[in-house]
Amino acid sequence: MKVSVNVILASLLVVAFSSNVIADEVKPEDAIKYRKSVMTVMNWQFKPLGAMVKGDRPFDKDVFIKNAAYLEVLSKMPLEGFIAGSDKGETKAKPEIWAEMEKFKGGMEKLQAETAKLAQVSKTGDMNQIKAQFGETGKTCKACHDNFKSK
Ligand code: ASC
Repeated sequence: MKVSVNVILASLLVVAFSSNVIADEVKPEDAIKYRKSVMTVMNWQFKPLGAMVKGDRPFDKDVFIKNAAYLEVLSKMPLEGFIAGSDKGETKAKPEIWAEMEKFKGGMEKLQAETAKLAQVSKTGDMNQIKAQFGETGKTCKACHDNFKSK
């Protein structure tokens, strides 16, 4: 009897130790740095498109297509950076992200879908369609920032 209790305790220790190792694999501060970096890159790619849509910069179809294609891939990247425990630190991410994770994921999926559409539409070179889809994509950025990012 005593032996099996010891065996159970030892097994629990092993389990506790290994789950700690797993939890420690990604540090919250690294996850925060990761998602901020992705969004910095997204902003870099998105900004010139906004300038073209507004007419502040001449429309360059090749640049538009390239940036929109990058953004389609980039839009899939931030979500995995919102790991448990990364609500604290150098971040403006609101606790609502973790409290309403399904809603947050839904917002991210909307961003991904609208960005994929932007990449498609950019290939037409038709500014009317591009403008409309750029607006729809920007709305998905703003929706999550309004709901889930502190000022
Ligand atoms: C960006 C950026 C945002 C969004 C938003 C879109 O490049 O930094 O917060 O786009 O302006 O409406």
